[in-house]
Amino acid sequence: MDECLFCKMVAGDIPADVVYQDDDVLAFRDINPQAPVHVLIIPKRHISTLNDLTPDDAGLIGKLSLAAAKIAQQEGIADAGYRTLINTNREGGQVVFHIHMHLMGGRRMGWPPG
Ligand code: D5M
Repeated sequence: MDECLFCKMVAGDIPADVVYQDDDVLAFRDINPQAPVHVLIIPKRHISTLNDLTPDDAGLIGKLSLAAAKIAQQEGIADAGYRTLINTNREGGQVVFHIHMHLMGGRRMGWPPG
């Protein structure tokens, strides 16, 4: 996807503060952090929203969660706790249309989220 911001970050055309990557997944610090630790975890392959997943993507989506747990360890927030979430479409708060899992921690999270 030529115009996708996160695809450009995967390609290295836009800088990213990368904290983790493997063949399928890239994770980088959110430019507008909402917590002391705020990382976005994305599939390297373009998928716009959770609604666009197919059964073939099940493993890939699982890898986002596995990466989140690994990064939480790396960032020292695993034991205290953290939040992962995926916003979908307008009312879900999605602004960038390339699936991304938010990983937030380093402070106590409120519930329900706004
Ligand atoms: O979250 C989209 C998130 O993407 C939002 O928290 C800001 C973040 N963002 C936008 N541009 C950048 C760059 N260039 N680097 C890092 N983070 C970025 P959503 O769930 O779509 O509302």
